Amino acid sequence: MKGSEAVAAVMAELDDEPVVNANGFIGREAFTARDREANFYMIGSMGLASSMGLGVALAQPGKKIVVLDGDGNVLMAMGTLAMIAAAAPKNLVHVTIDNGVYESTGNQKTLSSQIELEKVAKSSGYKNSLVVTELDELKKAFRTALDSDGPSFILVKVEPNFDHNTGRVTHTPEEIKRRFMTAASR
Ligand SMILES: Cc1ncc(C[n+]2csc(CCOP(=O)(O)OP(=O)(O)O)c2C)c(N)n1
Ligand SMILES: [Mg+2]
Repeated sequence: MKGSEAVAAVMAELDDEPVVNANGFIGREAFTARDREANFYMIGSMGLASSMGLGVALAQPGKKIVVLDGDGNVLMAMGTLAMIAAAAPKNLVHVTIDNGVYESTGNQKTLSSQIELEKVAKSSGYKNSLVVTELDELKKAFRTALDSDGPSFILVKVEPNFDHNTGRVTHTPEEIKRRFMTAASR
């Protein structure tokens, strides 16, 4: 499966759930697939989508919150997996697009082929954690996670192929924040 297909499949499955997108291509792909007020696009702050998603999940226990993360982002902030597991928000779904590289900055290899991130999440204490490699499996796993208690971690193994012509997020950081706060507190 391609990274862009994985992002589009996750975005297509959503109703009004707030999504915190990791920085770089992931947010750009989510923006291109389905821009919505309930999308937060992290700009620059690598590794921090999961921290922010945790905060939103704790503040809005009645809503399912989705973090759309990248392998490089997760590896940079691996301690956040422990923080999420310890806080144990039932309403958090943490999807990680694992292309094995820092694609946004030129495909430098990450450590994701050596570190089994789904096992790190599970042994930290996430309620559910699994790896998917096929698009149909991803759709099913994501649907199940949205309908179940979490925290849930889904590691999505993809080919690095984000389209470098994918548009950048056109909203200003202030607009992203305002839109997201309104949508997430509705
Ligand atoms: C602290 C910090 N270091 C480096 C960067 C530059 N940077 C932006 S996105 C990115 C790669 C993120 O990797 P990953 O989460 O695997 O997403 P991918 O690019 O593969 O979609 C990097 C290195 C940054 N924004 N912040
Ligand atoms: Mg990556």
